[in-house]
Amino acid sequence: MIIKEQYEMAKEAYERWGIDVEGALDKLQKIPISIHCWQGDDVSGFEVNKQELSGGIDVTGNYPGKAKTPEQLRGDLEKALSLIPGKHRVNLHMIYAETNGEVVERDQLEPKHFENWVNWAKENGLGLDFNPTLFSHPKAADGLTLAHPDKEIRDYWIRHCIASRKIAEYFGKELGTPALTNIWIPDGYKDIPSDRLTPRQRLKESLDEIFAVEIDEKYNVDAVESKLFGIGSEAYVVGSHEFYLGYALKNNKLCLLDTGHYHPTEVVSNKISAMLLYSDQLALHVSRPVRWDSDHVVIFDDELKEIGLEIVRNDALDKVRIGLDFFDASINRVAAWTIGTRNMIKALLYALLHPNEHLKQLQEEGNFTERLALMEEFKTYPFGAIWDYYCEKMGVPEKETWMEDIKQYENNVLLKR
Ligand code: RNT
Ligand code: ZN
Repeated sequence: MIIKEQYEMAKEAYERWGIDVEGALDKLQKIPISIHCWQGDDVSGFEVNKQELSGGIDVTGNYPGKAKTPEQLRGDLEKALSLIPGKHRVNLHMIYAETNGEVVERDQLEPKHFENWVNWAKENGLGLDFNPTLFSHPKAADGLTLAHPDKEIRDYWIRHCIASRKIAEYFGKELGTPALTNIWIPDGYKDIPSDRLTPRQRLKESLDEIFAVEIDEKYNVDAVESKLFGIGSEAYVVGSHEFYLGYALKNNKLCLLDTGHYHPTEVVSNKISAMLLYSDQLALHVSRPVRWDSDHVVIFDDELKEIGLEIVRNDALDKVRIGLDFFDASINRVAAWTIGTRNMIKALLYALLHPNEHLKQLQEEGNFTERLALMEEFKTYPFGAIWDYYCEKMGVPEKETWMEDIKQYENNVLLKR
């Protein structure tokens, strides 16, 4: 009851500014977040001859309860989804294929190896997104894949990426919502290169071959994810921002911006409006870099709010495919998903509850005093009351009460593994 009362009061405060609160909640319900499966098992996957995590990314921590089987991972995802308001998507990597104990090379994987995931997605009303896995593999051991000087290695990864796009096409067909296939590669050098161009030329040619295979955008859309540096590729990354920005624009692909892949004071929020002037869509990996691309759990911080505002005020909810990318093994992994995803949704709600048109107008008029005053005052508007009501309305626990579910799940399921 208290939640409803507080909501009514808060709603009035927003309505005084002409904000349609119920309309905002309706909109919010329809925004899918693509939840990355790899938070649940520290980017391990289910390959039979599983390799150590490589590619210049790292997961630290050994909190108990990591998912070790597809059933466990899906169970954990279901738990997290039951604590997150709305209908969402799950983002898979090729290493999450199910091969029934058989060793299947990554360039030989097929839709059938993802049948269980698709059936599960259908049962749970989820969309699926996809990623080829160009790391944690002997053929990626030199830190080079699609840009490798050895043609045989390049060709292997080209076949792998094509196989991935076909699997994603199958997701799109089966689930009635186009999958996003995002290509991220670790390629780069630890130390100062003597030739930056040749690897980039090779990457460009590899991508051309991968995308030469036509797939209907009704079922699959492609994205490319840039990066600034990785562990072991500190001096040079082949697929830099400029590289992929150019590639995507010229070849009608989506750029995927990972919030941890830029210089420390460079922000993704400031890129969205610029990029959407030149491409219809873009994709995000919302993450939280702490001093480096550390992939901490997303919190409700200023940059997250700014990303929400940029998407909402530029009317880009249908243009930005929002995905998450963090992996923290030092805390309960189901809680990590829940915290990060709820925060992403909160940031969108926070943005929807702003008098965005009025604020734009103030700027146009050069009234920067009022712009600043209002933007600051809105930070302490009763946003939490609307959020709590939204959770209640969507049938998920409000405030921190979801932690009770997590504790129970930890005792009954995670600690028994
Ligand atoms: C790595 C990229 C990439 C990965 C996932 C596992 O820096 O962000 O998106 O995190 O593919
Ligand atoms: Zn990423």
